[in-house]
Amino acid sequence: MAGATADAALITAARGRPTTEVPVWFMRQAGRSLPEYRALRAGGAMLDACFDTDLVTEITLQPVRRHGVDAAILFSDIVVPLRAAGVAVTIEAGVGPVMADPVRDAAAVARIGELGDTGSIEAAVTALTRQLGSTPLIGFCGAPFTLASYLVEGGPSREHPTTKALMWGQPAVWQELLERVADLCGEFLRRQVLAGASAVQIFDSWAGTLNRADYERFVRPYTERVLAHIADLPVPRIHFGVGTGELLSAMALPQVDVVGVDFRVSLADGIARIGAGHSVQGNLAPAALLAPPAVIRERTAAIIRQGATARGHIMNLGHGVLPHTDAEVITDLVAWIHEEGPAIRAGALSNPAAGDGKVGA
Ligand code: 1CP
Repeated sequence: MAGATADAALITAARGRPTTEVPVWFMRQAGRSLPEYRALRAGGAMLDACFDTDLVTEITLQPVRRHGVDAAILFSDIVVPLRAAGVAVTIEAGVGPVMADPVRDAAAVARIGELGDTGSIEAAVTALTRQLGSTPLIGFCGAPFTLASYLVEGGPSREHPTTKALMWGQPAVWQELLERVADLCGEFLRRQVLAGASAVQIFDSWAGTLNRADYERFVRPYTERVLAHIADLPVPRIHFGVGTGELLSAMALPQVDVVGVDFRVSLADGIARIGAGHSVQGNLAPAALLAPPAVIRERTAAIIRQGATARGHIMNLGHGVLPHTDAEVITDLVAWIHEEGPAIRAGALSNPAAGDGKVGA
């Protein structure tokens, strides 16, 4: 919330005001693509690291230092508020979040507690805000559906069948589960902003497995409940999900400023679906970072040109950095976007054919 970041390009673009720069950061920019991260994390448990003030601070700063990105994102995980509420969850290497006791009935829902102490995380946010100066820190949480999918399935899943069966078959249990999770996430997000985060992102990573009617009925009200927890806090809100091409207009809530577009939809199509009332974020395919530099730049330029037609555009991937991505490729791309991005965007704006969704120069 600090005034130091009020004029940062990311904040300005999120608000839909013109920027001279093209702001860029990368989802999952901290983590396994960085050798300095792997060295620091060696041996320790992921969720323990998320509650260690010094580790959170250092790991959050690593990609900013190395790549010169225009925002930091707090090193944490979407299951952190579940751990802070007493849920028995661990993050297993190469797997992801795993629940000791999957939640499948009313009694299990009732055992999910209130959000406990997150003081060590808030201390990291405050330290980071001070060290980052005019670079914004993005706080985040998972959206209730995505968190519920881990709670119900017990771990990562492709189709989320048990989650959907509970959603359709036991709507009262579903409602109670999503309300509890929404309050945990909303409160966790609120604490991050009060400690100094200057923007927030809600990750509804797996909402794209639903059709629009189910999304609107069983999922969106609870994401709105998360947002209600920070309704009085003046920070831009980014809303992102994977495979959400069919849901984009439904995700463009009036309470959010930016909609994240995944890589399966062209940014131009995404902008058309989202409308003029929101800024957009995205959407280079994470795998593009494994291609030759000329290909990466060509695809990035196409996205910047399409983004020029939105009220604001934050350059990013269409999902997280793949773990085996070469960190130097990211550093080079950030420098290139900072150097060439404004001219590419200006060219697109002076060219009436821009934003037609075509990839290429
Ligand atoms: O030991 C390790 O290094 C484990 C890998 C790892 C890391 C670095 C996990 C396990 N989480 C994280 C950090 C993390 N998680 C961040 C850090 C900040 C950054 O982006 O730089 C963020 C934003 C998240 C958010 C997160 N966790 C999401 C939403 C974003 C997305 O990628 O869709 C999700 C779905 C999770 C769950 C999770 N945690 C970890 C893994 C491998 C997964 C996904 C598991 C699955 O496929 O279901």
